[in-house]
Amino acid sequence: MKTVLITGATGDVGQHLTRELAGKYKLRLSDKRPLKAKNFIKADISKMADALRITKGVDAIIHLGGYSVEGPWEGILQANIIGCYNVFEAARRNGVKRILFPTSNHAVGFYRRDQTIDHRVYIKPDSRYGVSKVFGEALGSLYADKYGMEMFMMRIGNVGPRPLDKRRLSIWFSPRDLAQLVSIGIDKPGIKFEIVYGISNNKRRWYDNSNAERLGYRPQDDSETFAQEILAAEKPVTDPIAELHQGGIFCTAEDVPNPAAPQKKAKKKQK
Ligand code: 15L
Repeated sequence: MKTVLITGATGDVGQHLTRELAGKYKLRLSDKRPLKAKNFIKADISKMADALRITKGVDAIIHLGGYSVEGPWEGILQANIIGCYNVFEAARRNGVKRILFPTSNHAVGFYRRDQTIDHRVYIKPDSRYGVSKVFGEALGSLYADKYGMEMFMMRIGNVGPRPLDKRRLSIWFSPRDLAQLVSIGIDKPGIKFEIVYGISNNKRRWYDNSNAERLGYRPQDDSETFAQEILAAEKPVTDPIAELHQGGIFCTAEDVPNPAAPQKKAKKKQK
């Protein structure tokens, strides 16, 4: 049985994967945040020593660790740029060949919704977060060409048991389809560097996912099952830029609120 490291294991996607892949692989879980599990190692990937410790002796790495939304530059820099470099470089030094990197729809979020894009389009990030995902794609390409590592880049839409809104009807990724794509990324022989889209078989998709299909991906779910209900609950359009582009509110000039950021305290009134 292959030993697979999941970084960022306490996040939503990490939890779905831990559940879906249990029994199929020997999982090693890691995160900066604590988790009560025997196979868990606490680590801060912005530190090379930690990255080296967690990547030792595994067959593949699913590198989810880092910011998963837009955030302040300093946070993105530490977690998604330095952290990503440390994990890829630690893998190389430890002789781990295969890395699965969940890049994001936000790496190409400035494409318009009336365009269908495939894995060969030029990048169009919509945020600092999107740029950090492009960095991961570029680093993966470098490590594949230069060091012969095997890189599986999944531009993930939105993972969850159900789509959340109209935009997510196009990019929804069910947990079981996620598990299928990830298993291909771990087990398919001969991967050098591949970009695929991490979405289900959504009727409203904006992606031509033929590269994933070529590698054997056969998604089971379609967000259309939820469409009527989601569209009925959808709020009226307020931001035409967001509505026009695939990345939604990540594309507006306003900063996307960052749920992880500390809330500013209201100023006390001077007496
Ligand atoms: C992402 O890349 C994020 O990780 C996730 O939190 C969602 O924001 C998702 O994209 C999305 O576009 O809905």
